[in-house]
Amino acid sequence: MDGFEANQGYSQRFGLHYVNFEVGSRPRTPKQSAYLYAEIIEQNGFSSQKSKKFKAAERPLTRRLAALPPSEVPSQAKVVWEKFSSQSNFDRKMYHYGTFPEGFSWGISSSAYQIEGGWNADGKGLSIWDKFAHTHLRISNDDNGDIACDSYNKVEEDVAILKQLKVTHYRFSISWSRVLPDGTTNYINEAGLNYYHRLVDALIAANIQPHVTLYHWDLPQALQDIGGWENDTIVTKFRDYADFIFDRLGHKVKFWITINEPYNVAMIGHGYGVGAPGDFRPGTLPYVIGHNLLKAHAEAWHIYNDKYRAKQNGIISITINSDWSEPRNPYKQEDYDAAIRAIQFYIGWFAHPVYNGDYNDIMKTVIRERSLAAGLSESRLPEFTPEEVKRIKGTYDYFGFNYYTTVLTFPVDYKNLQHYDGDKGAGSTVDLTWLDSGSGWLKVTPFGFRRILNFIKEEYGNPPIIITENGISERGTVDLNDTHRSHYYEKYINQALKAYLLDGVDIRGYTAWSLMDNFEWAKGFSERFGFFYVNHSDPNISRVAKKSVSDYSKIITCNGFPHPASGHECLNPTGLNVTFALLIVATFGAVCASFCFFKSKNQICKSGKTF
Ligand code: PNW
Repeated sequence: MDGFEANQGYSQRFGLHYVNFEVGSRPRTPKQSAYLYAEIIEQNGFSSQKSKKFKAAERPLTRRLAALPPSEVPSQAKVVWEKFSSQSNFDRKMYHYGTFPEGFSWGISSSAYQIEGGWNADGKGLSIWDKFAHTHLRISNDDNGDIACDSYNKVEEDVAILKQLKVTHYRFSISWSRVLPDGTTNYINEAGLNYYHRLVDALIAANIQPHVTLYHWDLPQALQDIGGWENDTIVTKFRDYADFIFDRLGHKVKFWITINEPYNVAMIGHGYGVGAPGDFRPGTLPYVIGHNLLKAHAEAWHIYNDKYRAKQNGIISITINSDWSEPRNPYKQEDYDAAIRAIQFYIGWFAHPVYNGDYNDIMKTVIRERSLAAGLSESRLPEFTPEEVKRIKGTYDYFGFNYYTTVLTFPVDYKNLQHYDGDKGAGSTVDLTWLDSGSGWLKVTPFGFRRILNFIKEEYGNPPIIITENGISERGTVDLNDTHRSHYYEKYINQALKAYLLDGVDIRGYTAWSLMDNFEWAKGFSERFGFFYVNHSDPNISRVAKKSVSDYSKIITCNGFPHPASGHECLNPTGLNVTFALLIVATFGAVCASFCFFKSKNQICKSGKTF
């Protein structure tokens, strides 16, 4: 039973029986392990006869959890863990044949600051990333996006590589300060807007649908100077910007994203401060920023809904990113609880207000309690008024989702540290057998993709999902034979296929990240996510296909992974050539046969030796 554990006192419990040290009579309660050990003793090992009984120990998670103290936390994450708890490693990795629905969209993504360059061309205003990247020591190698991939001058080249990939959609973002240099509609930079017209026209001519993100992290510096996302006047400024873009480009664009990854805007830019604008107030600022991002998103969605939807007929949503969290130790309730907190503080922070209404209970409760305990008069998490909850809830046409990786979670007590991480109260680690990438945070974890897609289905009412980003990086020596990338896409897309076919997750489209190697934020050009390598030592800044280009296009033309016996024409890309060759052989044969027929007395022909 639990006892006095040397200098650890009663804090470490080794017992098969739980002892309640708070009660004078020291009551003992058997733990699950007590029963198991009793059985092993009874069987004198693991008797095959009685193994049925012993199997209780290998029961699915549902039962295992039931034996632990019931968690008060409501979360669909449990449903997902229960569903997959009995999945064997073999099952987890098993390749699944099948295809996505007809009309599924296959895309590739990029973002303005990461590829455009032309940082001060034709009247463009500065963005927070121009300023951040021009600050010494902010970016690896002091790289910046002044030229980047020079996409501002390379519409034709970019569309050519998109055609080579055979994508049906191209996701790119608009640089707010390129079109509205001071962030407001007081002055419109037509030359900058014209770049997007040229790009959209070229895409449409190539039969590629534009999927446009309005905000991919590059706020006009002029707006940052008056407080940026911290100042709630940003909400109407963003709405006006969105209104302006819908008005000018909306007749050509059917797919919109308001804001990319609000989590990263809030945390990377204002919590950890390692992205622009580089603010570091991790206990309060991310929550204020997140609050205004959600309100701004909702206003942009409403203006589209009220003013443009009927005539432009497009769809619009926010793109939310998140890791999937597994408990570090699947036999520990506290690790499940930590994983639930991690999930609700990540995907749940933004998805709950948009899909279910208001912040989730875990964030509301934990942040309030920790704020009050630190002597603050109110929660550091701002509150939505009931009208705001209503205004934000339901502002989606699909679930835009970016997924890269999974983590293993465990509880961490940050005492009263007023920090987002302290509120979350969870740390994370990875399984050392997971393959790594060029980015420290990104481990190859396709199984988590299927799980988090299931979570979205269960938690947010089965919305249609468009995966708007998913990809892998490398660093170091350039090697165009990027088999690790082909492997990543095959495995991840196959898990998405399982989510669609086996679990009924409503996936409508998939978008890979990224079209070409580009400016990877604070990592500069050192981490490369592209299907195309960008040769910066060539004056033309040429794009060179990596091996994975043909592998991704094959998945696209196959619309997934059709069974070899299905006869899907994509499996035989040389099908036409083969038919053609057979035709030639047949014709040739016929000619020869008739030749022999007419010369039937000729011995050489009969013996066929000539042929
Ligand atoms: C996304 N993380 O950012 C962005 O939308 C892209 O602009 C970026 O290039 C891409 O993913 C690859 O990083 C993320 O640390 C940046 O977990 C960092 C994380 C996740 C997404």
